[in-house]
Amino acid sequence: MVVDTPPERFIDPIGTILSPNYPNPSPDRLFSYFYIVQIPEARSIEFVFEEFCTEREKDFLYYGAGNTPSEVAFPLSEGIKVFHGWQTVENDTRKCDHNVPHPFTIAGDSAWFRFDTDQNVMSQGFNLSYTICK
Ligand SMILES: [Ca+2]
Repeated sequence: MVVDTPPERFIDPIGTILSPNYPNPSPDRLFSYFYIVQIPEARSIEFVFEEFCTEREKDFLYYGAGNTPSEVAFPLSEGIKVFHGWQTVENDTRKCDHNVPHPFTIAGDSAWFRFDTDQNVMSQGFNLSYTICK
């Protein structure tokens, strides 16, 4: 499934970003599913994963500062970071609760995310909450 939809946009000072279909498995062949968080009064934005479960080295969540998502997955450009999970077998969610990435903070009033999945081993995806610092 190639995504050709506009980014999901988040403008509230507190919010939750969910992978497509969450908590059901994400679609396969997701390419460049974008999210943009932009809150004008924010000096920084703190993100906390409530859940993160994707296929290891295959299903990636990229992110960076600003409101312009990267169109290029690899090689990673400066300032772009990426998460991927540990899962290698379809619907194997046993370790998900114990393998959530640490909270992180992005300076400025905006951040973007990009989620890509490959053709198999679907997984639950992610539940990422955020709050702003003024
Ligand atoms: Ca996958």
